[in-house]
Amino acid sequence: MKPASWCWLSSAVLAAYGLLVVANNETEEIKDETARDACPVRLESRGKCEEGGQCPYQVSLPPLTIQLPRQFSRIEEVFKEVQNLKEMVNSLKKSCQDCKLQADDSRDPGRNGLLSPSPGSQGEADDNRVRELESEVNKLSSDLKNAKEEIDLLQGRLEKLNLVNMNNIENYVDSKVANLTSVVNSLDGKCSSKCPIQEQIQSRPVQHLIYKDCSDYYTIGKRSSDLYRVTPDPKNSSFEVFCDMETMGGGWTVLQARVDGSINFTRMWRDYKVGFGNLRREFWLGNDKIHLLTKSKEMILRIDLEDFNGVKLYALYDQFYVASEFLRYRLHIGNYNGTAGDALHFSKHYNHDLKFFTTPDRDNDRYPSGNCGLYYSSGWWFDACLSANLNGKYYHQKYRGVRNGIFWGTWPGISEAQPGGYKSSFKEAKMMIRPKRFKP
Ligand SMILES: *[C@@H]1O[C@H](CO)[C@@H](O)[C@H](O)[C@H]1NC(C)=O
Ligand SMILES: *[C@@H]1O[C@H](CO)[C@@H](O)[C@H](O)[C@H]1NC(C)=O
Ligand SMILES: *[C@@H]1O[C@H](CO)[C@@H](O)[C@H](O)[C@H]1NC(C)=O
Ligand SMILES: *[C@@H]1O[C@H](CO)[C@@H](O)[C@H](O)[C@H]1NC(C)=O
Ligand SMILES: *[C@@H]1O[C@H](CO)[C@@H](O)[C@H](O)[C@H]1NC(C)=O
Ligand SMILES: [Ca+2]
Repeated sequence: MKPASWCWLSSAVLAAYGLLVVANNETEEIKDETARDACPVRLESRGKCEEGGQCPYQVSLPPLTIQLPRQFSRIEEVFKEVQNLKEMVNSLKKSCQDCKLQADDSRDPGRNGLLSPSPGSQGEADDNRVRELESEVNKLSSDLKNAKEEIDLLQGRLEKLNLVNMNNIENYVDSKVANLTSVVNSLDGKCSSKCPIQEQIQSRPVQHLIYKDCSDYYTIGKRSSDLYRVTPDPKNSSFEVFCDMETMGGGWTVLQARVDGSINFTRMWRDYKVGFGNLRREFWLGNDKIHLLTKSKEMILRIDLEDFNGVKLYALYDQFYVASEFLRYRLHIGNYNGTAGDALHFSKHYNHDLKFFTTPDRDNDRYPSGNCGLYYSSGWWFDACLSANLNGKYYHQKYRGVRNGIFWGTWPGISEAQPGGYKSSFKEAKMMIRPKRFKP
């Protein structure tokens, strides 16, 4: 209750100032407009007094208005308390008016409203009354202060609760799910090595009524790269994916493909969320689906790239996880292996790991003065801004201007200046995942 306590203090100072001036000058009236404006509770001398300080006082008390936080069980209590305080103030006001009347009675009419010294006995009574009032106002002020402190405390608690609930619960659930997944996986592993009967049961097709991803189709003998329906989370929906059953043993669930520029990848948050394109040619599977696929099992990521000179290279990351939309589809990638270079962890300043997803209409990047998604015409886990972007524009040949094409910063020769300021483009790009424990 800073303002009120300051007020009380300044009222006291004002009163003291009044006494002082009155003692020194018989006719000066106390006027302090700034203090009057700033100070809703005032106790002041209304004119000259005798040297003993016996003089009438006026106490001005404003109506009370205190703003309270909502949604609080204790709020009604606080409210009643404030109501009580209000009533106290009113009664105080009233007794103060009584006091004023007494003061008026003792006023010398010949002096045109200016206060004159009161007769001795009446003056003492007034003085006592003023002290009473003073202590009552003091008490009131400290009561108000307590009430305000309590409100502040409760408001603080409320804010903390909000923060805990909103920000941390999903994080917590995510980590628990990841933990459970790894526990289940390790139990699975133990079982298939130690329990031959279980193994027989497992090899029956009935065990695979739910296919979580393409590796499950591979396990039951599917060997053709094609569309398959998967259900990564039994509680959630199933959807079609394209399975690559050839690359490095097969069993890959394809998340993204660029082959001919037939699909426009300059899209907004909503499109990247649900996915777009044609699963047999160019597409983005969709961030929600990628989240479901990567939270149900520990996944590895493989990226395949081919340039217009026919050079084909790949990058392998031994972990790949995309968080939920609530956590803005944050990317988690593990250690690199492969031939294309580790462009996702390019340097200290260009690192896509742990970055949020950004689209031209949703800026979650680390570039403070603009939106990387807007500048580079795509949705991606931008840093500030990029050392890799597989969702850039599809250029059918080298291009000039903003480097907003498909880009992999560790590609051989890509950072060397080309005559005319041309930039290299890519003919094909593909991202796909497979469970870490999968053995083709
Ligand atoms: C009292 O105040 C008046 C007006 O402010 C001034 O003219 C006068 O000189 C003061 N008298 C003393 C004794 O300070
Ligand atoms: C998973 O949970 C178990 C039991 O609570 C705990 O001992 C283990 O450290 C957790 N593992 C991880 C990776 O959080
Ligand atoms: C792709 O879509 C964006 C946004 O709708 C649009 O501005 C752009 O012209 C499109 N590009 C092509 C090649 O159609
Ligand atoms: C299904 O998954 C989506 C995307 O992660 C999520 O938003 C939704 O709440 C899930 N639904 C259920 C029933 O779990
Ligand atoms: C990278 O992969 C190759 C081929 O699978 C393997 O021989 C090599 O040990 C891996 N390197 C690292 C650092 O994991
Ligand atoms: Ca930004």
